[in-house]
Amino acid sequence: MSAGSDPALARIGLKPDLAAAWQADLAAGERLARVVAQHRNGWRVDDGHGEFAAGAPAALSRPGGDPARRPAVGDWVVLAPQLPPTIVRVLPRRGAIRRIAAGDRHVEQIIAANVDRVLIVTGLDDDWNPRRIERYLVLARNAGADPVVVLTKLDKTAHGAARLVETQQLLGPEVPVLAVNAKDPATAERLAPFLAPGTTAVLVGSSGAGKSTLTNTLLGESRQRTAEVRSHDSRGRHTTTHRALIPLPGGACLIDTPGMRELKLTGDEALDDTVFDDIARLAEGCRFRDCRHEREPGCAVRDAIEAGRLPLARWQHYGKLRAEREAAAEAARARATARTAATRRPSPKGR
Ligand SMILES: Nc1nc2c(ncn2[C@@H]2O[C@H](COP(=O)(O)OP(=O)(O)OP(=O)(O)O)[C@@H](O)[C@H]2O)c(=O)[nH]1
Ligand SMILES: [Mg+2]
Ligand SMILES: [Zn+2]
Repeated sequence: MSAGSDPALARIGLKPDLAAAWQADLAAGERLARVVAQHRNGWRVDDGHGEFAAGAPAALSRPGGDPARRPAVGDWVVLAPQLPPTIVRVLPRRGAIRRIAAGDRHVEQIIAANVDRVLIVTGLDDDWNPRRIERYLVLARNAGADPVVVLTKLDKTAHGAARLVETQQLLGPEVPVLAVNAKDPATAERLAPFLAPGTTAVLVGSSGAGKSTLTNTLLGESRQRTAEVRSHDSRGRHTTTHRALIPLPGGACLIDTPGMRELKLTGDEALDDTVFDDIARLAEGCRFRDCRHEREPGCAVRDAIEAGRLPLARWQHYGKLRAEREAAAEAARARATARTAATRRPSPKGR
């Protein structure tokens, strides 16, 4: 039976076109599986019939190795014919949510691979922050995934309705924005249009935003641990400690993730064509082609800010993200150059 017709692999999100192509390339005894979790000393994978542990050769698993080759949650992998289960290769990704890991070195990290949709989860309490939502949108667009903003804790806050309107105005009509009580089963129905069978969605957002609560509500059972946020500032306690891919009864797959403190850009994000295309469009109306939108006459961007059509904070954040992206791109180039130099260096004699 080809994987294209295997409902077990479809249940964990395998697209029929990929299934057919990959199945044709498998050697005798090899099989496909999806990475559902990553632990310090190995992975958990699902072959459509159940979850089990799998290892990988050093070339794939070495920490600090090329992140593009290291299996990440959401990846499709090929398992060797022999036992114990071993990942022999990672299949080409259709996009991934990536960031630069916290710390001084420019090391890319994959949050989730092969995702169709990103659920950006933000509490309507003190967690609500339009700038953070913009940053998550940039990461989602860079992965080629469709974002949906899910504002939680509607039942707990007085300014929920106003913040919903403000969020929707800021993001424009193309990004769906929902306000929900993540504990209420009606939430599952409202999210259903975004979680069609075969869809893989990842939940991202700060600790305490309600990602695991949403996961449990969508699952219809309490599988993921959740914990109360601190009462004085609504911050979470980093309850979820590893990413996990969970098949939902309705046929979609959901990836629950730990709340992230830092989301550094990798350097290859498009900003003008995606999240900030409103600014790019405004700039087309400036009198000078090379307008820097500072003090030039006939500046359409400045006019929009003054008229209240472009929030000043959004404009400033755009500038900040651009600068961050340029610095990250520079760090990535320096790292690539260092790597090439290291591989070209002749090895010492006698070895
Ligand atoms: N009343 C109410 N409580 C919510 C809602 N969403 C989440 N909570 C509560 O907020 C707390 C944090 O929720 P979690 O689901 O653990 O948050 P998380 O995003 O998974 O956090 P981390 O795993 O730390 O990243 C829990 O006590 C939830 O019950 C909501 O819409 N309404
Ligand atoms: Mg959680
Ligand atoms: Zn201008």
